[in-house]
Amino acid sequence: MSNNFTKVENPVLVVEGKQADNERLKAESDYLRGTIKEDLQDRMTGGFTSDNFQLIRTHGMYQQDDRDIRAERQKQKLEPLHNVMLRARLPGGIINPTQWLAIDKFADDYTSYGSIRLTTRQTFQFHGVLKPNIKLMHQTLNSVGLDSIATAGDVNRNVLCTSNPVESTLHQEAYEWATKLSEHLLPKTRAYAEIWLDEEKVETTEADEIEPILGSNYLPRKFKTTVVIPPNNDIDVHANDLNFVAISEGGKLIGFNVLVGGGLAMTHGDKGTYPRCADDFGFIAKEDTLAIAAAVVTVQRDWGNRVNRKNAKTKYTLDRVGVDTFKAEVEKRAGVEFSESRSYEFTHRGDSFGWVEGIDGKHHLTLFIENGRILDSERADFDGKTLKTGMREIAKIHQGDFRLTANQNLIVAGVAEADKAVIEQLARDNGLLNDGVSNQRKASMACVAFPTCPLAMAEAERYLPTLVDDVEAILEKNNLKDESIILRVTGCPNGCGRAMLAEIGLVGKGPGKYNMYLGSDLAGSRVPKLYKENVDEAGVLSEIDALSARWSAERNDNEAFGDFVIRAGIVEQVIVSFKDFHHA
Ligand code: SRM
Ligand code: SF4
Repeated sequence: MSNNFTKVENPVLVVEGKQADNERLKAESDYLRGTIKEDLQDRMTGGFTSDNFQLIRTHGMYQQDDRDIRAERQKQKLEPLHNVMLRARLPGGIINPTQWLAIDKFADDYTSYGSIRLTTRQTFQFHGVLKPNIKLMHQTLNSVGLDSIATAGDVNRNVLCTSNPVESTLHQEAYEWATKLSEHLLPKTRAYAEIWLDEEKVETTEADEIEPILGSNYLPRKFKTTVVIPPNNDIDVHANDLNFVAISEGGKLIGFNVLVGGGLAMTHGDKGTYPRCADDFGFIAKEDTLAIAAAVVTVQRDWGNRVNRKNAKTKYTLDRVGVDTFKAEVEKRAGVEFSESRSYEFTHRGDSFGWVEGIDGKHHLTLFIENGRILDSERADFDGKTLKTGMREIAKIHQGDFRLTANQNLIVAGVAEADKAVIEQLARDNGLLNDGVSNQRKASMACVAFPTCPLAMAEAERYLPTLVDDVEAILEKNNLKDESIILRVTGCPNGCGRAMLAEIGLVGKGPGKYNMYLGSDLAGSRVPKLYKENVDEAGVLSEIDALSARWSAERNDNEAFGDFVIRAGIVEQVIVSFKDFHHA
């Protein structure tokens, strides 16, 4: 549920104080160029130095090293094995077969993990690209019409769009808005083209190049935008700063309800940080979409906290200045007034697997990809599956496109009747389609965490498959075999696996230790509440066993687990003020 509108007396619109160092480095970066070009030539180190370490993020890359071998290299007095992770920009998650074949080959030839990793924000990542291959990577992407501009850093990130292949007309319109929003809010600097694609520097006066929306210092913090088509909240609106909820009449889009200020991250032990649901600002006609988006972004740009990065996201700005004040400023800047929200309902999240037929007569096959990891691997949890080969073979013959979902899965979309059988066979032969996958596994998700994420405190992706094995056994024992609980694991409280919108959310605290949160709902409109702290893996299982036994015995008809734990008083519902999240 959305929190009540807050009115703050004498709001502090701009936080005074010593600005965070990221503000200096953005200001000195010459519109995101820094000295990345020079740094790229420096082969004394596999990493990027000083400010470039941060600046490459705005070009879609993070410097990483393999944490499994970090200590060993340290012992041998070697520099960490620096490499970059790349995150592509893919508005609405749509990628065509030619593009797929190009990224498939790059992953084989130039990444140390050999995988394509689908993310919780409808795009893919390469992990383990060495410095000498970075430019080639961008040029490869560019050759097939892809880029990685602004998928990280203090900018508007990859714009999400509900992966709804069935209602093709509405989806097409929503997807077009996601693409327009992505382009409209993209940095206008030519830094990416100059550094990675060797394009000439076009001499401009500073005034020409000023970023009209993002500003010369870009945003105070990352910013996330979605277009969502009810009743499926598959993109989890409450994880995002700005959401356009599609309102349609007769299958045609007429406008959007606008939800502002969601976000999930917090820091253990810092009560000034908290997950927060987005507020509903009201309805706008679709023609006003870009003006409203620009206004929300510029209000956050001007009022967001540039002193403390932990309180810099839109959700904190709303709570500091008051939702009414923020909304009024958006209306003023856009020259648009919100009208009363149109009614809509989110009934579910997650993806529906298998074949569906769209209203245009085309067929769409949603594949469950555990953890979004597309790999051919001997890894035990892969059981000899050749997901990467399977996807390559499908891409070679597929005439439609692929749609990445915000739940790390993939849709083979737009398949003609005549091609269905061969695509299904390829999917089955390579482990991409398996009728035996349980509802519980399909409802489970984890972030990347170890070995690549530098911020991981506990395992997530590598823990999930066996955790789900155990949870499946527990559910069966408690007569809940075909039921499922939305179960999400994140390796730290940043919340990349969206555990803070799960019915059971496990948030990494330390090696093998998790804080356990309970009580989101099927529609993803409720933040769960802390149930137990610092639980080890055995403890997690015994808690799930006890809780699911109660759920099985005491639930009302079809009552979902998250609703049950609140009704039964096992945890309280977080309702009014998210600022009090840690206290109740
Ligand atoms: Fe995330 C940082 C992975 C979705 C909140 N996230 C990271 C980094 C880049 C670690 C770092 O800063 O060095 C992780 C890289 C791991 C790796 O090795 O790949 C990382 N985040 C991911 C992905 C790949 C998780 C996944 O398993 O799919 C998701 C990529 C999304 C994308 O394609 O753009 C991902 N991250 C999210 C989400 C979920 C969402 O947006 O739906 C969240 C919570 C929502 C939110 O923003 O509130 C999220 N990631 C964070 C944060 C906390 C931000 C904050 O508000 O404080 C960080 C850390 C930071 O920014 O300082 C972070
Ligand atoms: Fe890394 Fe934490 Fe995000 Fe997981 S939640 S990917 S551990 S930053």
